Amino acid sequence: MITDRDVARYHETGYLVVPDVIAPDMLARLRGALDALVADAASVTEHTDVYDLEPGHTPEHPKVRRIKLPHSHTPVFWELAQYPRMVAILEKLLGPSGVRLQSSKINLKSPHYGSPVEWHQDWAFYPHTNDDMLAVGVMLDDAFMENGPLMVVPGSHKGPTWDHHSGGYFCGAMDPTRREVDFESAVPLMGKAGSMSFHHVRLVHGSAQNVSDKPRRLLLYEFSAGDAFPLMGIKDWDQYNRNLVSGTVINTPRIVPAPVRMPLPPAPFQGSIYENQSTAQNKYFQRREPAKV
Ligand SMILES: O=C(O)CCC(=O)C(=O)O
Repeated sequence: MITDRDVARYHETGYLVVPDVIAPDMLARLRGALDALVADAASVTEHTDVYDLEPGHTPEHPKVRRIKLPHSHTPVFWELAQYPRMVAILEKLLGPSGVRLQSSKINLKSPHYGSPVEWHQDWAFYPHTNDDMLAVGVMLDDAFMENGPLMVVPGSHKGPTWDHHSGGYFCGAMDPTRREVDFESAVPLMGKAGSMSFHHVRLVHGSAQNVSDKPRRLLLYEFSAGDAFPLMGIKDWDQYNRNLVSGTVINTPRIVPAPVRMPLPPAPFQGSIYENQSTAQNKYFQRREPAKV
């Protein structure tokens, strides 16, 4: 689905958007599974291993901000992680050593409300022995300017790894008052539902609040080259290898110099990027209360 020019452009800019990767029947199944998960959130009152809740969530009016690790508890999201059209693209972007799923999440931005995500580099959360890693954004809804699409700063994956600490602890967000990157040069990754974006693990990105009357639901998968091993260690070797969606098991990491800052000491609030970033002292994106209706 992608050409050698697309691959070159990805390496140059740090991102790529590919339209129409997902067939309509698969998109319908993904949305159905997500709707069922959100409906089940009526049974919870605080963050769990599956749900990160929006402020203002109540069992009567469930407001979910994130579904954690959907591939690990809902089969269709694991099926999509192995989707041949996507894996073929990943093989081209990540190189010949295989493709490993590292993690997944669904970030939901409700109409008029969905939370922003502050500028950050994914690499600051999980440095590896080499940086052939990326995140796939699966657009479950059309992504357009007003519903808070992912925004990326082109070329920033070739720069430093910026400090993501606040008050001495990891907070998963850059301090926008330092103006280390030209955030105004960021571009939105937009497309029709069923499209996918691919962004490099060191690319600076974030997203604004959803100010439209449409939802923005984005399924994110993080993938690494088969020979990129996590510097924070591997908890379960068998599970690590079951997450290979292409290639074979190896124990010979490729080590390539790349600027690294460890995400330590850990964020006071773990669980999701929203909780991590709640301790960031300075914020870039505006947060507006929705109009009362
Ligand atoms: O949902 C978004 O717009 C951004 C998400 C993101 O960058 C993340 O969760 O790491």
